[in-house]
Amino acid sequence: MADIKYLLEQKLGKDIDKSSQEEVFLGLLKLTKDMEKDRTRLDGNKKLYYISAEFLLGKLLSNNLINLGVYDEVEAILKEAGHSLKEIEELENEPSLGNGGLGRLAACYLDSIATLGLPGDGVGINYHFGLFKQVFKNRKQYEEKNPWITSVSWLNPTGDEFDIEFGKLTVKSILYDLDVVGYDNGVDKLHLFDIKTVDESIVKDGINFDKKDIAKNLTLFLYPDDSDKDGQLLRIYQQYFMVSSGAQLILQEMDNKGFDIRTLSDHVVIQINDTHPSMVIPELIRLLMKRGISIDEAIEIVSKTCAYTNHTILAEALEKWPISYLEEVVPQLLPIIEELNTRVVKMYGEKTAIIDKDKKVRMANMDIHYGISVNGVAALHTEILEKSELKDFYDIYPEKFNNKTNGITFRRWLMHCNTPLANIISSKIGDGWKKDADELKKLNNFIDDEEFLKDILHTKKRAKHELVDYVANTWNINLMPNSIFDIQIKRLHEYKRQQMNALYAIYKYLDIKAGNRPKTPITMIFAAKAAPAYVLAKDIIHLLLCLQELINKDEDVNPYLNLVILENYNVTLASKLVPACDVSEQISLASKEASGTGNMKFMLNGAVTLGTMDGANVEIAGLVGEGNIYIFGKDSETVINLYANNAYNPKELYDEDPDIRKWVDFITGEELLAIGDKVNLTRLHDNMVNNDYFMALLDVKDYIKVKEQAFEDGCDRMSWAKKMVKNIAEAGYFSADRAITEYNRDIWKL
Ligand code: 26V
Repeated sequence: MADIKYLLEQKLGKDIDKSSQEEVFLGLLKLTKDMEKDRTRLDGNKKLYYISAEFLLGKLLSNNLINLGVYDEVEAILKEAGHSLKEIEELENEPSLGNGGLGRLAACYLDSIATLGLPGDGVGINYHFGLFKQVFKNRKQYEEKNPWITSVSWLNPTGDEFDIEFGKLTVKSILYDLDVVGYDNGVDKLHLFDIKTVDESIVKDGINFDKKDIAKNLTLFLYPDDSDKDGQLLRIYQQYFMVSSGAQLILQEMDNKGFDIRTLSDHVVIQINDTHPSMVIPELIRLLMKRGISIDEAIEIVSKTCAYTNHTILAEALEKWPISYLEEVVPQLLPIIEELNTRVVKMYGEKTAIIDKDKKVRMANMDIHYGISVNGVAALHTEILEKSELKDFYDIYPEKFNNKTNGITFRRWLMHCNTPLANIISSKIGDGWKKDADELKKLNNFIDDEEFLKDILHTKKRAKHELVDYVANTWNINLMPNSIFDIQIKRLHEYKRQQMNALYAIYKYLDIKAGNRPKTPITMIFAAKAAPAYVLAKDIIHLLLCLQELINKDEDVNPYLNLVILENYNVTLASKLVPACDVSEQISLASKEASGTGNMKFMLNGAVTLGTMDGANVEIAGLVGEGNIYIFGKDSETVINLYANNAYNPKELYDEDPDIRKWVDFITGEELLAIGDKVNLTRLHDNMVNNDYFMALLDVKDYIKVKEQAFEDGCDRMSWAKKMVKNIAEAGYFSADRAITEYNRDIWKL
């Protein structure tokens, strides 16, 4: 203890109690980095490179202190000096290097890879502004840049530089490393590549910039708007920049260790996280050929080195790039991609071709043919890949397909975000669960322990109060701490069906207006960013903001129902919301949510899931059993058949069901039109009636029925507490440590 205090004061150049919060933060950051240097660099004969366009890290100070095992000590030292570590943590900027589940998964996985002592580094891009920052003005979303890099930060310049050649220009890529500290273990690295010539000043208003000025814009934003050709080209520039930098680093490390590059697959495994890094395959082949290896051998080597994770079956997210675009950006890859395609077509015909009839390159197809493994991210998702989406590939390569149900790190998503809950869990079953999450099952012995149930409820209440205070201080919105907290937080997308949840709010508003008051008041909480060019998603945000105003201002209703959509959803906000949740909304259209990981975070924190049989919800249901989860809606088979037969007609449901018509028409009724924008609300209304591609009207009645049941059950706190404990007890399966153990056992073999 004296040690850390002494070292911190050395960094500060003065006593802790004489230092400002900002000074203490910087001192801690530097001290933490020093402590990380003392940890063993994880290494071995074979090493994993996890390449991903997104790493949604969240703030790192607390995470790193926990994993170094000094969090409590630091907290105590600061407290003695009159500082609060929690307050100091808030000063850190959150790097927004991710969009949603895929990026957060990558961050959780790095944590587990290091925790399990595996040699495995992340490879990605050092976006200066990350994903945009969301602000609400006039009940609409606006986008602003989201800077996070400060002069002293977690980034360590390495001095490594690589030339990246594009058709029209060559740029210098420079490498920064972040330490990834394992929980009570060594460190791996996250390698983030930046461009030497990047120029933040080209961003003018909002997030607008010259998309053609590649030498200046390449590493400014994650997912720049790709609704036009220049945007799509920029995405390709970014992807190639990432994989060429990564591939050169990998070969450099092979050389430094004295390994013959012909033995690449003995020493390296590359996990391709969705298709954004797929060009690593032709790029590695190209680099091996440059070193004198024949194309046959280069293809063979690379095909033994790469593995692909699929994170979605949504058609619009399965990347296909026009050949002409690749020709423009990376002409050197084209002959290789064409050769890869020729070989595939010769062996298996056109069905699984890499280059399709429209002259587009199907990135996933390349990954599957030229990799060792294809995995889905939840049991149902993998089954759908095998049986329908990727059936033609499964028929060829059944042995390549495998499931790896997603997981989350319990260090961040329980120990840190909900320390009081972690403590009462440990008080019953000891600390073993922190390293072996299966031990949470021991909580099953306490499901009838009244004292424990009361403690659990007390912790939930405390978390709600903390959230209520935070929301009041940040947005000046007053929530009811004694209400049931019903929470849906995730990217805004039609398939996730925030619009169906909005229909519930309308139903409930009207019901309360009609005099039916719920026994316990309800607080509906949303948080979500909509992609800047996704018109309908933005309309849904507008609807929610209008409903927020209508409901919260209506004095007949607001004692019983509140609704808020909180601004700028990110990891930091999630970690404040998750502990406070009673009902976890996981209501995607069955078959569309590959896994979900928010569902796991909520479950681990004692929320009960209200969901469809989709993604990992299916596995949650299997683990907690009926009575401890609320399932509604059509199953994936039914939904897949509806699509196959073109048999879904929302207009019919709207015409024939007066309830549905009443709720949907409320969107363009006088109450909401008095608040909101007619263009947005009408577009949303018309889409729901005439298109409703993700079938909100199909499930809305069952949804409302089951949700009402959940809220009624939530009023009996003791029986609800048993459901909470059951959910926590069964959450161990969703530890990222389990998932990574499986990746290593089946794919990486480190
Ligand atoms: C989405 C977007 C939206 C913004 C524009 C660019 C872009 C590119 C790709 C995608 C799809 C990414 C796929 C994805 O995020 N999948 C999610 O992966 C999670 C981790 O496996 C999983 O839990 C979620 O169910 C799945 O949606």
